[in-house]
Formats: sequence, C-alpha cells, structure tokens
Amino acid sequence: SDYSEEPKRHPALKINAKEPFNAEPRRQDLVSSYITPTEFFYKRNHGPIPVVDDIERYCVSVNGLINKPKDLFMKDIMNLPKYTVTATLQCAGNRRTAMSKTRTVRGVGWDVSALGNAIWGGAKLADVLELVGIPKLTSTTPTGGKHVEFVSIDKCKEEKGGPYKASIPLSVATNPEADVLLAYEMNGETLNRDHGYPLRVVVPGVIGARSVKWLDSINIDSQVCQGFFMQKDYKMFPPTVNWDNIDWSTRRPQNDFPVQSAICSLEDVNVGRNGKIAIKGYAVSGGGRGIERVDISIDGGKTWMEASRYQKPGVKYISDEEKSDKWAWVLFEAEADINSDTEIIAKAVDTAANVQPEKVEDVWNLRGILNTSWHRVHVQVRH
Ligand code: MTE
Ligand code: MO
Repeated sequence: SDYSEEPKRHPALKINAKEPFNAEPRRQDLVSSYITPTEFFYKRNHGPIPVVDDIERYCVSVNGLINKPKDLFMKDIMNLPKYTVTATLQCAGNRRTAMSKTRTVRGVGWDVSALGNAIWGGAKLADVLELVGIPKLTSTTPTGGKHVEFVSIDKCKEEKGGPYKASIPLSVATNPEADVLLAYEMNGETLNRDHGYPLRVVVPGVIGARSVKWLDSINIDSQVCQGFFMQKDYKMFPPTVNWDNIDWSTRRPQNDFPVQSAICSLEDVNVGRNGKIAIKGYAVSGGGRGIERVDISIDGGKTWMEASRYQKPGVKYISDEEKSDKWAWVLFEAEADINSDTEIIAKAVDTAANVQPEKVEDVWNLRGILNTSWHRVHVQVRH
C-alpha cells in the first residue's frame, strides 16, 4: 500500500502505529477543552488516507434493496437541511494497552485518548434515505432491506485490499432522533482528509468503527454487513475465549458504547510532593445515555467522593436531554489532598445506572475492546 500522500499531523500526537496511521493526543491535551480541536482528535486508520481531488465528480451511490438506486453528489447532500451534532467518537480499542497488561491482547495499543468530542456538520442520514424512497422511521423496506451498509474508498489488508465497511440497522438509520449524519464538516471547518474528507458517517453513541470515513456507497441489505470489521473484529468475547477456540459467529457485532471514564490530569504513575492534586478527566456513555455521576476515590476504592461535571465551562452539567449534549462526553473535576502513596480511581455511572466494572480481568477479551474498567492512577509522594 502507498503511504506517500499522508496528511500532516500535529507533532504532539502519540503515534501508536505509523502505517496505517494511528495516533492519540496526550492525556493533558485531551481534556483541555470540551470540544476537541481537530488536530488533537485521535486518528484511527486501517489503510492509507485516500485522496479525493475531484469533488465535482465525487458521489455516493445508494443501492441494494430499494426501488430508486441513485448517485448522490456533494451538492445533493449539501442541499439537504444541515444539522450540527456535538458527539463523542470513541474507538472500541480505547484503553487497550492497559487491558494487555493483564494478559496480552491483539490490536493497536491505545492509552486513554482514543476518543474525542467534535461538532459534526452535515445531512441527516434519515433525510438522505428519504431521497431514495425510504420513508423515515422504517425498519424494513418493501424489498426486505433491514440494514444500511456503508462502504468506504480506502483499502485495507483486513479486507484483502478491499474497502473498509460496516453497517447499522435500518431502524437507526431512518430515525431522525438517532442523529446519524453524513458529515462534511468537523468543528466548523470542512472535514479534513484524516477524518474522512469529503464525507463520513457519524453514528453517535456507537463505537467509532461504525462511523465509516471516505464514504463511497450505501447499500441497503437484508443482512448485517459481512465485512471483516463487523464479523471478525469488534465483537466482545468472554475471558475464556482464546485464539484457538474462538468462533466468531457466536457473538454479535458491537454497537452501543458502554459507560466509560478516565482521569487525564495524571499519568499512570505520578511522583510528587504531598498537597493538593487536581483530578480531571472525561466520562461518556453510549446510546444517548447521559452521565449521572462520576465517583473519585483517593484511597484505592475504599471511600468515594463525587466529582463536579460540566460540558459548558463553568455551567454545572445536568444529565437531561434538553439541557445537555446527549451524545457528548462530560468533563469532570475534583481536588484532593494527598499526603502518602495512593491509588486514585475514577468510575462513572450513566443515566441507566450502568456502572463501570471494577476489574479489567472481568472484561478481558482477546481483541482488547471495551476496556471500561475503573480507571486507576498511582501517586507516589516524596516528603
Ligand atoms: N472508516 C474507514 N473508511 N476506514 C477506517 O479505517 N476506522 C474506524 C472508523 N471509520 C475507519 C473508518 C474506526 S475503528 C474508528 S474508531 C473511527 O473511524 C476513527 O475515526 P477518526 O480517525 O476520525 O477518529
Ligand atoms: Mo475503532
């Protein structure tokens, strides 16, 4: 594959793999703002970044089990009402490095920053599907379509040189409330090449893998996409399954993201003097569920205190759909007095009262996805 036309990236990103390019920001940079600057937004690729230079001729073909297959050009998509949705995208592999420390897993290593919160601008997929004769809020087309597959322009080795692809249920795709976008803007600017120029899917509340970049076609199908990333990856297996006894067909492709949080103002191990310490980080859940609480422990989980939370700086966060960005993360803050070596822990609770699991061992899986265990950092005090 050809990596000669890769875009320029911010030098402060931590590179986890060079070709394909996979990188995340430093913890401190990640939580310095509610909206993640595009240059600090993690980049997760499976092949070289495609070059689309003839935007006039670029189109998305919509085909499959529909009566009106159609090629949609950029102008057709931009003619639809434009929506902006603030949504956090998180890779299912976020925090994989920590999972690999208990028992080795396969996959690109990530610290806690394989996610970002951006303002995505574009057309609603529900409106796009209406253009090809699929009414809103339908879950089956008259011709038997039940899933919406997104196929990319890029080429990856997992697909034996074919394009990256994924699907979501038609019932989600046609639901305007699900806010699934075909986005051409990120943070108020034209989407850049790393993030899917000229057009990408954004599926809020769902693992990043379904938000296909560099969209080439949309296929309405009776079955779930049979591609590698739906069938042979991004599935959650129990800790007993290993590479010798794995049967991929026994598990369903992961969609919604579970509740997650991480401390970003501290590294895994911190050496400092006793005194006040700032504990800052992010919390986010999937499926549009808000964050009900973030608990902090400064004694290794014996006692807990509640962190303050916000989306708009200085405004206390309320987990209410009307008053908050329902697809977006919440930043949290707490302060503590530390005077001896200790473990600081964060765990979040979402609005469905789901809580992060205590131990990474309990959610260990061979592909190292969805490490949402309590996030722990160690502080060593020098007197
Ligand atoms: N789309 C294409 N075409 N190719 C890819 O490799 N990676 C997916 C998804 N969409 C990918 C893709 C994964 S696993 C994630 S987590 C997100 O894109 C990452 O999006 P980002 O690079 O904009 O952060
Ligand atoms: Mo991902």
